Formats: sequence, C-alpha cells, structure tokens
Amino acid sequence: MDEVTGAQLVAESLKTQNVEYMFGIVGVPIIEVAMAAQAAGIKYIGMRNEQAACYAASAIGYLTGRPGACLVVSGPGLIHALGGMANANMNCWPVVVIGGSSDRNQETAGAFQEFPQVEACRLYSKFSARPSSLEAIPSVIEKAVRTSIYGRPGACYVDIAGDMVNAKVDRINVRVVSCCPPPPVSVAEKSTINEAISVLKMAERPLVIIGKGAAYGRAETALREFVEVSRLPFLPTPMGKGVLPDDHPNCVAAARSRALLQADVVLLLGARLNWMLHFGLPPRFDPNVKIIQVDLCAEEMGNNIRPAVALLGDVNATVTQLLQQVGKDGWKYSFDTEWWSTLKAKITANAKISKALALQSTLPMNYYTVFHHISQLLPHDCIIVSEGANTMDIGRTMLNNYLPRHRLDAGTFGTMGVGLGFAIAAAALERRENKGQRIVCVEGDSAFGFSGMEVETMCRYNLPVIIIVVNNNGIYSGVDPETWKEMAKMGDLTTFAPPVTLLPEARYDEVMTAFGGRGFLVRTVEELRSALQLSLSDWERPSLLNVLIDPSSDRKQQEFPWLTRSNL
Ligand SMILES: Cc1ncc(C[n+]2csc(CCOP(=O)(O)OP(=O)(O)O)c2C)c(N)n1
Ligand SMILES: *[C@@H]1O[C@H](CO)[C@@H](O)[C@H](O)[C@H]1NC(C)=O
Ligand SMILES: [Mg+2]
Repeated sequence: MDEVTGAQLVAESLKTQNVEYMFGIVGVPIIEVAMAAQAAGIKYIGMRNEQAACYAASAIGYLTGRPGACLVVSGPGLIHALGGMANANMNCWPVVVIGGSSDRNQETAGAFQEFPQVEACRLYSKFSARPSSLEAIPSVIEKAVRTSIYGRPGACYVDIAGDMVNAKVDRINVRVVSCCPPPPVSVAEKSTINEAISVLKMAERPLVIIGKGAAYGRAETALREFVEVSRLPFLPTPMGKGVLPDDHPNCVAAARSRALLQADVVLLLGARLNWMLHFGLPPRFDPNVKIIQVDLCAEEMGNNIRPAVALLGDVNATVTQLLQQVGKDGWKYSFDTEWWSTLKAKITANAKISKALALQSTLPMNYYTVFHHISQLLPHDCIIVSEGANTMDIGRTMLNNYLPRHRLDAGTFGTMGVGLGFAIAAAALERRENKGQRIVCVEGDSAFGFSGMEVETMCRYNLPVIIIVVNNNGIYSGVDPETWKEMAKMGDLTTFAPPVTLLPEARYDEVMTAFGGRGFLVRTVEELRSALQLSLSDWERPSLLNVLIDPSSDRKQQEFPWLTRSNL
C-alpha cells in the first residue's frame, strides 16, 4: 500500500496547481503541512504575523498571475489572515489561504482554538470550503486555485481539520486532479469595439485611464502601441503606474486633476470608478463625461456611472482589438489640440511647484526633498513598495515607475501594514529570477509599525530589501523631540498628547541592526544619498534608512482638499 497523509495531499495538490510559494506561521495542527510543502518543492517562508504572510502570498498572486499560499493555524491564526484576505479581495489579487482547524470529533465541544472558520472567511473571499475527506483534498485545492484566478481574481480559503493532517489514505483511492490551465481569455463583442472607436473619434478631450487590472492583465505591449498610434493622453491609477512608463510623453499624471475634470471621453482600462477615481462623478469629473469601460467583470459595468460603451473582456485582448480597429481605419487624435496644450501647460506648472519644494535646503528635510533625491538614485527597474499617508501620496507623484507591476502599495482598501509583506514576496521572486532588481520599500513611520517585526524575516532569509522610513514622528504629522519632552513634563500624556503623534526620532534603524541588517540614521541630503547609494550597491543584506524629516512637513496645496480630508 502506498499511503499518503492529509498534509502531503495538501502540499502535493498545491504544487500540482503550480503554487510555488507558501507564507505562514506554523503551530498545531499545521506544522506537518509546512514540512510537506517543502518536501513537495514549494518554498516556505515563515513570517511573524499571519496578516503579513497573507499580504505576501497575495503579492505573489498579483506579480505572477498564480496565487501564493498562506498557511495559518486555527482560530487566532486564521483571524489574523482575514486582513490579508480582505485586502487581496478588494484589490482583486489571487491568494489561497490554508487554515488548520480543530479536530472534527471535538466540534462544538470548546476545542483548542475552535472557530467557525469556513463561515468567517466567506465575507473575505470568493470561495471558502472544507474538503469532506482526504480523498477530496486535491479537487478542493484545484477549485480554490482556479477560482482565485478565473473571472475577477480574489481570495480563496481551504479549511483542513486537524485530524485530517496526519490521517492517511491509500494513494490508489485519491483521484488525480491535474493543474488548472490559465484563465480562458474573453474578448469584447465586435460591435462594441466599433462603438468605442466612434465615441473616441467624436471626443474633443479624450483620456485613457490605466488601472492595475491592465497591469495584472499584462496589457503593456498592446497598450503602448495603442496609446502611441492613437496619440491619446493617459493617466495611471496608483498601481497602474508603470504599465506605460511614467516619463512617456503621453503621460499626464502631473495634470491629474485637470485631466479628470475636463475629459469628455474616458477610456477606462481595468480600473474601477470607486473612491480612488472619485466615483467618476462631479466635482472631480465633467457631469457629461462619456465612459468607455473595459473590464473582465460584467458586474462592474455601470457602477456609479452608466458607461457609454461597455467592453466586456480581458483587458489585453480588448486593447488589442481596439488597436487593430484603429490601425485599420487610420484614425488618430491630434497633438495639435487645445486639450494637449492645456494638459502640457498644467504639467509644467505643477512640476515647478514640486521642484521648488524639492530644492529647499532647510533642515529637517521635507517630503519633497527626500523624494527628489531618492528618485534620482533609484534604478529604473526597481520595485517600489509604498505605504503611509503623506509618504505614499507624495511619493507616488515623485517616484517614477518605468515597468509594469513594479509598484505595490496600500491599494484600494488603503491598508497600512502591507509594505513589508509585499517586499518580502517581491524579494522572494527576485531570488528566483536573479535579475538584480532592487526592492525598495518606502514607508511612513506609522505604516512601518504595523508589520515592523517582519524585518526579522528579511534578515533571516537574507532578502535584498531596502526599507526607507520617512519619519515625521507620527501619523500625517508629529511633534519635535523638545516639544515632546515639554509635553511629558505637563502630566499624563494619554490625556492630551495629539493622537497622531508617535515617539519623536524613534530609532527604526536599530530594529534592522538588531537582526544583523544594516541601519542608517539619516538627517541630511548627503546622509540620505550616501546611505541609499551604499544600500543599492552592496546588496548582500537588507537595510533600513531612518530618514528624519520635519514633523510639520505637509503636502503642497491641493486643488481638491477634501480628497485628503483625513489630513485636515
Ligand atoms: C490598517 C490601517 N489602520 C489605520 C489606518 C489609518 N491610517 C491611514 S494612513 C495611516 C498612517 C499614516 O502615517 P505614516 O505612515 O507615518 O505616513 P505619514 O502621513 O506620516 O507620512 C494610518 C494609521 C489605515 N489606513 N489602515
Ligand atoms: C495579449 O493579447 C494578444 C492578442 O490576443 C496576444 O497575442 C498576446 O499574447 C497577449 N499577451 C499576453 C501577455 O497575454
Ligand atoms: Mg509619519
């Protein structure tokens, strides 16, 4: 008899489905699953919190199109992973969470870490199930992996009862389930392509918006040709950055507000009209704007705005169709238009304001100075991970992306704490590919705190990550050390210290040195440049730059302050 355990079946099934990476934290009852995963040829990365593990596994899904696995113990372990599942689902990133649960014969008896896990995961996932027997494990894992990548991608959950982990069956009785193929590609109906082209032809002020759906859908090659042939201006969403390079002549990101406000036709590619795009509504959009909506999810069509044309299909395939049609009838928009002049003028004016802020030489530094110098030193092919409020918002406008899927940030759900997990996932992939790509994690000091202990994970596996903490002593803003000392003398800080404050000049760099990585305390432009250059060139250990900036440094005046109302 050739016997196989539940743990082996889980591991081998994941491997069969081309799941290459597993992130997790072991304990009863799933230690054996992690060991079986390694034995099956899956790379296992032990993390320090299940949230970060789940963020990492979902980033593998976004970057490769095949989900990472997240392995968690019962009860609290699974509950920590819910944050990662919710984040993945909101961003439409595939991930498969495997949760151990209590033994079946102890259900409802108050078992160790007993919790209704399959029900709990339902709100945070597309699919949540427990195999009814060992024999059912391969098909349930296949369904979880397939569901995570077919249609709109998202999170899936598979529950493994503790007593199933070490139980055995004869292999003969387990049906072989082969690897699910990549998702079938859907194409937009021909008539809708023609309609879309005729709406574009009538546009006076057209705009292409590139979302992270276009990045996930690997539409970069077709899209570049389409934008260049059609001469249309484009605007990336935060994670749509890099599908086409930020320095492309047709990129109007630096005139974002103006472009959104005055566009009369928007070609929306793999982006949703949610809060990030101000719902497609006034006062940020023209009330009469016509939307040509490209999405692979039919239910997305018409959210907030009824599209003029709905192109239901894979974004790469649909852009290819549009490109062919435009190629056939030779239409192009003209650079010689008032629209292009307006946008170019606005870009120039905005660049001037940022430049002036960046060149301020007073100490402590402000955000713009810090990002100006970072952007000068970062290699074009580096992966930029970013989170924070000001740190992320200002960083996004100043740190260019030149390649698709090279930016990972707090995303649609605005989740703080994702950065280190994302960076660990990107670094694990870099380990495999060996392209010499740098992973640079630009963190607010508050954002860093959510998953800060993952620095140990980076040091343990010697992952080539550079963390830059933009440290303003708080959430949005903080106070300087002297003021803090005075405040502490005045009594119990919990009764009056501003809720946004964090410890002034906290030594986050020493978190990195504590585990053998390299830490830098940075106060000046010179220190920033030399620490970053050193970290980028000597690539053997993770490093952390603790960049102390002015705790009252702020974003430049915004045209629509309510966008950033959390700062008010
Ligand atoms: C999980 C989670 N908790 C809380 C928040 C609320 N929040 C938004 S931004 C932010 C941190 C901003 O501070 P920091 O990271 O230091 O960036 P800064 O604006 O100071 O540059 C917080 C706590 C959130 N978005 N996500
Ligand atoms: C994009 O679509 C075109 C046309 O359907 C296809 O030839 C190409 O392989 C696709 N690219 C990717 C990355 O899927
Ligand atoms: Mg801060």
